[in-house]
Amino acid sequence: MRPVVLVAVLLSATSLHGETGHDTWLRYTALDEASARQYRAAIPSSIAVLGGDVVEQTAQQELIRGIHGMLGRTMGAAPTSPGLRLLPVPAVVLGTSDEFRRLAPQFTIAAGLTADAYWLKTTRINGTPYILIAGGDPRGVLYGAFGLLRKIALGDSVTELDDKQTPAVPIRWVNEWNNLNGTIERGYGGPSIFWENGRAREDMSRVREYGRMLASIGINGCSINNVNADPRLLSSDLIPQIARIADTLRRWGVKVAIAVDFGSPKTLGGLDTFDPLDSRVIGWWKSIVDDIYRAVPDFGGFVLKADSEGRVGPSTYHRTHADAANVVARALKPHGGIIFYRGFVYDHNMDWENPKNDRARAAYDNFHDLDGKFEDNVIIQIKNGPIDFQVREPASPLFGALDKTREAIELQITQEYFGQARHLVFLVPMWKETLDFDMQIRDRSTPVKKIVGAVVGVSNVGMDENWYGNQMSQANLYGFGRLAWNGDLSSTRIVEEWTRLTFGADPVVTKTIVDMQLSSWRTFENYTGPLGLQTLTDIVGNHYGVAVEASERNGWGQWHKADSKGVGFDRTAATGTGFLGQYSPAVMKHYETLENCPDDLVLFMHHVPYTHKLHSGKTVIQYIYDSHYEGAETVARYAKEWKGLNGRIDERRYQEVMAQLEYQAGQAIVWRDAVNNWFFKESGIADSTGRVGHHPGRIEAESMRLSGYTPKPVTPWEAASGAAAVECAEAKCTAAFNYDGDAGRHDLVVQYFDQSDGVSRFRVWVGGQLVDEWTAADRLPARKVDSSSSSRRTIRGLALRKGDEIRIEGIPDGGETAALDYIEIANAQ
Ligand code: GCV
Repeated sequence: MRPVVLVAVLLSATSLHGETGHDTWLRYTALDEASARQYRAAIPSSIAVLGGDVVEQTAQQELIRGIHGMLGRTMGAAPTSPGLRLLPVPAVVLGTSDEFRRLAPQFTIAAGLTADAYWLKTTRINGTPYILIAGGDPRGVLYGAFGLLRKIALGDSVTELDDKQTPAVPIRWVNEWNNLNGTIERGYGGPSIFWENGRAREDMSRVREYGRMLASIGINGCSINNVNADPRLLSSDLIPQIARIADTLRRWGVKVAIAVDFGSPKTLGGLDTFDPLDSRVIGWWKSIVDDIYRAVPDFGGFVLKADSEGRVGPSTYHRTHADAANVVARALKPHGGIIFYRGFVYDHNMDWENPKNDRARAAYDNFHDLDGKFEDNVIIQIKNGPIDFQVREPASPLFGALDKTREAIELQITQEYFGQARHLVFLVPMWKETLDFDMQIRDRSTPVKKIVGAVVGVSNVGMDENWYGNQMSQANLYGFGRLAWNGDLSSTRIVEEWTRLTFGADPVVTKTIVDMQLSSWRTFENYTGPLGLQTLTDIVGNHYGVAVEASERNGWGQWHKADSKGVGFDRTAATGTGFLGQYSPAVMKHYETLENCPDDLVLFMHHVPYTHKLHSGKTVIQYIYDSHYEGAETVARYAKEWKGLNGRIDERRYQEVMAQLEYQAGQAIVWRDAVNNWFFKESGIADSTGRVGHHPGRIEAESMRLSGYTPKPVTPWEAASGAAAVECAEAKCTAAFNYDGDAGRHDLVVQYFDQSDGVSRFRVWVGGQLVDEWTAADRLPARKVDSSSSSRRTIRGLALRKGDEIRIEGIPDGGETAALDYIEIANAQ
């Protein structure tokens, strides 16, 4: 019989980081004394762990840390008899169900705890109270420890525990699109926590902390490099580096995986081929996989992006995706490894003039005939929608097309098409729509969440103290983990948990943040791409700012097909691309006719005239105008509501979110005006309420008295008000005008451009008096003067008199031209 393992009581150093967002939802801040007293009465002060597994030891240490932080109590090791058997004193006892049966049979443990599942149970033996944390395996024990700590942090009762939790799917992974040089593809929270200058970072502390975050939400695997994979990952030099990362994450129950390049047998292995059916290639994969497992015995497996967006794949040798997946899968199988083969395969050089071409069809067309041809350790990793993480898409039809093949859903936590962590967008409600999307296979209810056996999230955290570059974006990682564990949790429950864990129990704070987060997806959709138009962003560039036509007339296939007569993509089976025929008949029927098709996706599925009436009774064009105004107004309201939290939230996080929301409010106006002006010009149909194209109080920079500044057209034209900006090519330039409105207090908005290749300075004078100055030093994804660099500065409560001269001075720097778009003057708020 194995003895109870006694572990020194280790108290983690209290966080040195304060309230920077670094501690995420794992702050363990002290509860108020009354609550702490109640929990101290309910939770024994001794702790014992039955097993010696490193993950169980982590669970014990985490409990000690959390209890100390929240209750101010230092837990001690439970006393044992000379045979190291537990003595009858109150204790929290941790172990796997198997260890409980063997080492502490006095406790009856619920049967049927599967891998990663846990059971929290209060019990008494001869009057002695215990809290049991039993796991189906060591990871389950760790998840149970986090589960108990979450309950305490949320104020839930722990006096009568009988809580058995089993994850919905066994595989819950994150992918990190990190490059070896430390950059991250579509990462917005700073450089990689894993890689630097071609090697794993010397300092693994952020990796360790990330492992803790992942474990706390039940994530059990992490692929640590970009799916646009660098073949060097498999080199003998890099394998020990991967092992270092795996060693760091192991204690958190997180398996390491890597993305591989399918051409590696040739580019790295020196073969003259990477044909998956060539025996030398088969041998190469086997030998490289054996090498990896020698260094990392619990290695998780591979992610493979092939034949997509310029990556090589089996098509080079006229082989199938099954051939490609299987050659790698067979090498992994003896070690228990898996391969995620990405369903994101499409041709980005499609002929846009062929009305039958449709990128949305690609995943299904590439994979459904291969159903049943994959090894059983191959999982097809399918993006939630058929295009690419757009603001709204239907669920990919491929989910319903693979009866005999394992499937994973891929969700994107990093906000590539969702404002890149500069905009507040809580993605859980959108993910839930896909997970609940009923594929109605053979006329039976078949929600996507019942089809997939794995959930994968593209996370892309970075070295920024708050991990994502935006405090509020952390809610997406938290929500991803909670949803991967249990797809039935409501968005409200998830975001309430996150808010209270992250910002504390103040009900005003909780309500404000929860309301904001829950409405944020719809809000973002309203001012970017409503009705299934998709995110109307710069598809061929940074995927950030607005550029309505960037998606058209190129091979990438993110087309919305707007012209002077109508808008939307006919994907019907009857007259369109046939995409809808890829769904079951019941789903197809739901979208195939305009009568049935829900407004939210009407332009994804149909091409209609602008005057087409939606189910809401509005015309399409009026809906586009209205939703953009509504979206921009809602963000302005968020900023106001956040102001109401001043003093209720620690200063730094309050200020950071305030600045972010004010920026977002400005950007929402840039989007609103660009999209509305574009559709107005294209359709020639006026806004029935007269807002579009009319901006009372707006003075274009190009119409001011310019000294040094030169008017320049902006591309695309809708990215700037009046299609133009003024740019400064001298050491210093000014733009001035005389105010001719009513006297009184006013807010003055300066819309300027903050490019990424310089730090310009601006000063504003009113009647010869300097009223504001700032530098344009934000980290925006644009070197150009366009919608991505468009920024706003609001000077509040200025006393203005008729005739006052308002003068802006711009001092350019580097490639940045201190460009100005307009000034807007409104009554003070
Ligand atoms: C890693 C989109 C992104 C790419 C990404 C790709 C993918 O196209 O813009 O950056 O590449 O998806 O998921 O493979």
